[in-house]
Amino acid sequence: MKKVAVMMGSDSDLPIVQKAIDTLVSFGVPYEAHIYSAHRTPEQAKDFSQNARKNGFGVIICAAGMAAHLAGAIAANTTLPVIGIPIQSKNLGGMDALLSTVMMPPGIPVATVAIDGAVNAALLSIQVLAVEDEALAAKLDEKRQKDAAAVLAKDAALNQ
Ligand code: RP5
Repeated sequence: MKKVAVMMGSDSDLPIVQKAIDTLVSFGVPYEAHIYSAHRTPEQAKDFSQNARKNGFGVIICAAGMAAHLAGAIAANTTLPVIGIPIQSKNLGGMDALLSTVMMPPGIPVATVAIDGAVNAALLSIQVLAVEDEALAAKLDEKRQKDAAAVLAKDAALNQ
């Protein structure tokens, strides 16, 4: 199976990013996590991105806050699918990172999830890998069924 790269701009993003890592682990999907910044370590970010496909990655998740250019900078140097997680910041509540991540120019797409949407970023990366992996697709179906059953149980409890 291809690996998922989980990149974050700073270790201060880790409490949110950990939810993506936990989700990947729960599906048995191999991953590598790195702290690379579009602004503070641009060369390392570029090098990782340029070599990601030949290093066995299938999808790249990028989490960053504030002027969040990591996902876009990574996407500029690979044609692997890139998923951006805008991280909530103190001053602008994550709108800064959301707009910086989602408003990509035509030609360089970044699939942007919600502010702090780490679980969905991981699930989307798994869905990408599951296009060519029946066993992984079955695990995704199983999770959807489990999630639906949990909601239905709450509905039943509400009316008792
Ligand atoms: C971004 O700046 C990081 O992704 C982080 O969300 C934010 C603040 O970084 P630190 O000052 O906490 O390292 O590049």
